[in-house]
Amino acid sequence: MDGKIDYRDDGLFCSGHVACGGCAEALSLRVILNTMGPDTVAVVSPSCTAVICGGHPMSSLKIPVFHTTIESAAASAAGVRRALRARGKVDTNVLCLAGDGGTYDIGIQALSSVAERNEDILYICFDNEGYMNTGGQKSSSTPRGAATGSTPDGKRTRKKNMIEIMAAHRIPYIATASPSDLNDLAAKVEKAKAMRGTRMIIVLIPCLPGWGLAEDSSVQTARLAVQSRAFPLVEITDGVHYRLQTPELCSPLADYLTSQKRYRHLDAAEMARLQADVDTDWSMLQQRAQISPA
Ligand SMILES: Cc1ncc(C[n+]2csc(CCOP(=O)(O)OP(=O)(O)O)c2C)c(N)n1
Ligand code: SF4
Ligand SMILES: [Mg+2]
Repeated sequence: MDGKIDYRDDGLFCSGHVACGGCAEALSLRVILNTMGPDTVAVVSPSCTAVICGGHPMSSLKIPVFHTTIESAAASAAGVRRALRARGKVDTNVLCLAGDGGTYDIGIQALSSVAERNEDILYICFDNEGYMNTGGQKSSSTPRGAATGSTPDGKRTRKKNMIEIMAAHRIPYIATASPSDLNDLAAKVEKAKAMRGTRMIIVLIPCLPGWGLAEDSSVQTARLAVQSRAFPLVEITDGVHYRLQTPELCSPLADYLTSQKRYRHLDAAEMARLQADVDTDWSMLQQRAQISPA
C-alpha cells in the first residue's frame, strides 16, 4: 500500500470540534461520515463521540444528529429508521455511533434486541477500551492487565468478545477496523452501507489520556495493535462466514504494550500471559475462518 488515503471528502465533518488534539476517533469519524454521505441521520450515545459532535446549532456534523441515552442508543436508531420509513425515506442511512461502554455494557440489551430483530441500521462502536469521556474508568472492553481509573493495578478479567456475541445473533455484517488503515475502514463502511439489516463495525481508538499516549501516537498505536494481533481485523457475514486479515507486518505484543502507560506496571510474566491470550484468540479466529462455509 502506498499510504494514500483514497476516499471522497464532502466536508460532512467540520473542523473546530472538541476532540483531544491528535485523537484518532475524529479522523475515523471524518472517513465514516464522508463515506456514508449526506443522506444519513446520526444517532449518538453519550460518549466522546457525543462531545465531538456537539449540540445544535454548533454541531461538527453536517447531517442531522439525534443525541440519545446511553442504554437506548440502538433502540433509538431503530426508532429513527422506522420513522423515516413511515415518511417514505427508505434510502436514508441510519448511523448509530456509540462507545465501548455504551456497546459492551450499558446499551447491550437494546443492541441485542435490535440485532435479533435485524433492524436496518449501521452501528459503529468506537472502542477506546474504557469509559473515557467520564475520566477513564474500565469497561468490559478493557483488556486484562490495563490500568484504568477504576482498576489502578490492572484489570483482572479479559476483554469481552463482542464480535462473537454479535455473530451469535447472525446479523448480516460485523467488522473490526483501525484508524491505521483508513482505506480498509472506508471499504468496510461502503460494504456495510450497501447491505440491509443490522450491521456493526468496531473501530479501535487508542485514547491519548486513557491509555497514556503522546498526542501524535494514536494512529501508530492502532497500527501496533493490528500488527501484534491484539486487535485482529476481521469480517463476519451472516454470523458464520469469517474473513481474517493477516497483517502484512507482524510485531511482538510487548512492542504494543510498552508503548502505553496503562501497561507500565506489568512484569515479564504478566506480559507473557497477555501474549498467550492474544495467541489463543488468533488461533480461534483462524479456525473459524478455516471452517467457514463456502
Ligand atoms: C445510564 C448512564 N450511566 C452513566 C452515564 C454517564 N456516562 C456518560 S458517557 C459515559 C462513558 C461512556 O463510555 P463509552 O461508551 O466507552 O464512551 P467514551 O466516553 O469512552 O467514548 C458515562 C458513564 C450515562 N450517561 N448514562
Ligand atoms: S478522551 Fe480519548 S477517545 Fe476521547 S476525545 Fe480524547 S483522545 Fe479521543
Ligand atoms: Mg469508551
